Amino acid sequence: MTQKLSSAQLMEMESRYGAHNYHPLPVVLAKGKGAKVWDVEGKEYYDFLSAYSAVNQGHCHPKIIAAMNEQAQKLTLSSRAFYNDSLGVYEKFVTEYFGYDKVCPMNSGAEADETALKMARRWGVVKKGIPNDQVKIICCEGNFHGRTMTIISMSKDPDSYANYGPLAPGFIRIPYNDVDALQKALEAEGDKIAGFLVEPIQGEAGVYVPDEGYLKKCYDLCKKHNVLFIADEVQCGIARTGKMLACDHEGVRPDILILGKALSGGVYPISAALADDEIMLCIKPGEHGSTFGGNPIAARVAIAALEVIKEENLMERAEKLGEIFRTEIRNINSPMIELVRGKGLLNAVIIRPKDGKEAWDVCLKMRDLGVLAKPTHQHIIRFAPPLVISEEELRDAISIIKEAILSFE
Ligand code: IF1
Repeated sequence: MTQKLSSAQLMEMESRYGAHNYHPLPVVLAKGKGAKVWDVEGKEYYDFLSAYSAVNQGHCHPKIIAAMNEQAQKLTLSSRAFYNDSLGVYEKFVTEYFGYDKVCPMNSGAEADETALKMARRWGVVKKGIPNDQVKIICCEGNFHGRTMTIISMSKDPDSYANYGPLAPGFIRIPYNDVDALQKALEAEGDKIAGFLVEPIQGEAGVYVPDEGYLKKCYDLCKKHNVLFIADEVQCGIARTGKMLACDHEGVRPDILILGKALSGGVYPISAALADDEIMLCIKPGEHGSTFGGNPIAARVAIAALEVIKEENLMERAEKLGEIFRTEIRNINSPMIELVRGKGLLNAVIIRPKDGKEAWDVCLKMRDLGVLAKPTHQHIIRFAPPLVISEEELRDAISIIKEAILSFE
């Protein structure tokens, strides 16, 4: 029998044979179920990252796994060169679920964002009449929409865009949570602008929740200037913030809706861009696509993953448990806790360094005590457990977080 490899051996293997494009917390996971994960040595943890909000339905949700296993025995991939017996069923389900005419099925979040950008530019040129070489998209400082060359061209974070050569043109970047900045940009160049791409809550920026009314005011400005409102709900969507979509908190219906991550419950790479016919049908056959986009396994997995959200009332859970989390963490009496912010079960704690100890050290201590989370930036820890976490588990995890923070007193 092959010898069981230790965490240390497995970390060494990744270092030796894998790209060094991440700096993971030193823990090696081997199993996940619900809100918990276990490392190679069998130590149990509460997962407070959920793979960046992909595992909203909990690790290895039985219904989603069953859907994948069943389809995997029949037909895994037809490509879009042919029809298959799952894609249309999924397309009907997901467009009715979110209330759009059509869906463009992709795989990663970045691909769905790229699809939305292409869709918006194409609509701008063929429907709004913007000259092809002048069409622009407005994006926000602090954005994170993925890692492709076009997407990093929108970024202001050198870690994302520096030294990758020439970046894509056609983007106007404005401050996030600043309606006046959007208004000025639209008044200055609105006739050349096809869309405004925004995260309803900026995840990577550190769970930056905009002021109440920000999204609605931006939406109204976009309508006034015939500009598409494009919401990237890859991280904050699908029940994470206590509503199905983060835009739902303000009653805003994006012209293009971008989904990923929890669209599969973390079981399979599935993403999507949804829009109505006037926008979606600007892209004709042969003008966009993906080998795996909308494959039969993805189709069946996404249906199951979305059914679980409603069957298990995960929106309501996120709302209720999120309030408990923010209240209890705010009650921790420690100078290291500078600020707690978030919506539903997408939260972040800003850590005030103490005696040279900072967010990373808190995460290492939490790991030792049984909670896994990771800083998004030097001083911000994101806390986003699977939405299936029970109140008892949440309170147990909060007590661990408290113990970890107070251990630096
Ligand atoms: C990494 C960040 C989070 C996203 C939003 C699109 C995508 C993401 C709002 C692209 C992806 C992931 C990517 C992962 C870490 C994680 C992340 F830190 F990078 F920014 F969550 F905040 N829109 N976010 O959050 O989706 O192509 O990855 O499927 O790249 O390190 P993807």
